[in-house]
Amino acid sequence: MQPLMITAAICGAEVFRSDTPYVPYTPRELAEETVRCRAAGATMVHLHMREADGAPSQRAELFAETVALIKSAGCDIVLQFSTGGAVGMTVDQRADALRLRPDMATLTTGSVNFGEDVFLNSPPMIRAIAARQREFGVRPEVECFDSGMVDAALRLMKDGLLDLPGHFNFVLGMAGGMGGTTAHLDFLRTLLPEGATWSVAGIGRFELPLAAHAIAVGGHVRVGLEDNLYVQKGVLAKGSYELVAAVAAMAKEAGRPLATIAQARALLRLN
Ligand code: KMH
Ligand code: ZN
Repeated sequence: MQPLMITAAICGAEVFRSDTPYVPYTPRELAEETVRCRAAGATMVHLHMREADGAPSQRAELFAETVALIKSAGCDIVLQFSTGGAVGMTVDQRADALRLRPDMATLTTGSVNFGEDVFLNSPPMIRAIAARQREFGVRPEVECFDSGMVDAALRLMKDGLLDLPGHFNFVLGMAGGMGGTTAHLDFLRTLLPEGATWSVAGIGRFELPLAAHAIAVGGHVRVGLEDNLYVQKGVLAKGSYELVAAVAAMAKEAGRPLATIAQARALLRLN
């Protein structure tokens, strides 16, 4: 089995201080949380930005400042930017920071009901973000909230707009998207191209059970406050690092080693 890669999704766009006091907002807070997650075993950080008041942001200046702080702390974690941003943002807003050439960035290959909203990703929007990723040499992580998004990614691969075999992340258990049982995950795994890597991000109470399943069957795991606030029922995680540590402990128990950064970069086909 491949060594386990853990991605830390440390703030997202929908979690606020009114939900948990532990969500980081500023570049310094984001960088410090990233360093804690790396120490706990994370190999990649999935980054969204916030304005000083916590409003979701995709401003390239904030990404640049956060990356500089992560690097100046000597942290070698793989950097993944969100291109999902927040519901309602334009493609230009969502994709602007790709010019900073992070290691990876997300690419959601379809639209999905998102709580009471719609996370809109029309075919032209998807192609535009994929083209921008190609232009800047940024490797995509294909975000799938349901099985049709895997099919859409396969069509992009067939049309030569996405590279095979790809790295996929299944976001499961969100209201409006695909459910969060191990059966949902097992079905999705059957759709992937030969040689693809995948991780799972379970939303809310699905996060840690799906992580355990991914560890057992050879997949990879995303955890963090973007997806789930609780480290145990009723107990807020004091940061995404506690959720990373919980997954690292599960991997140890299961006898699955954690990936080094060099191993993660090789698995993700990064240079
Ligand atoms: N915040 C969601 C609307 C991504 O980062 O690529 C989209 C999202 C996906 O979080
Ligand atoms: Zn995200």
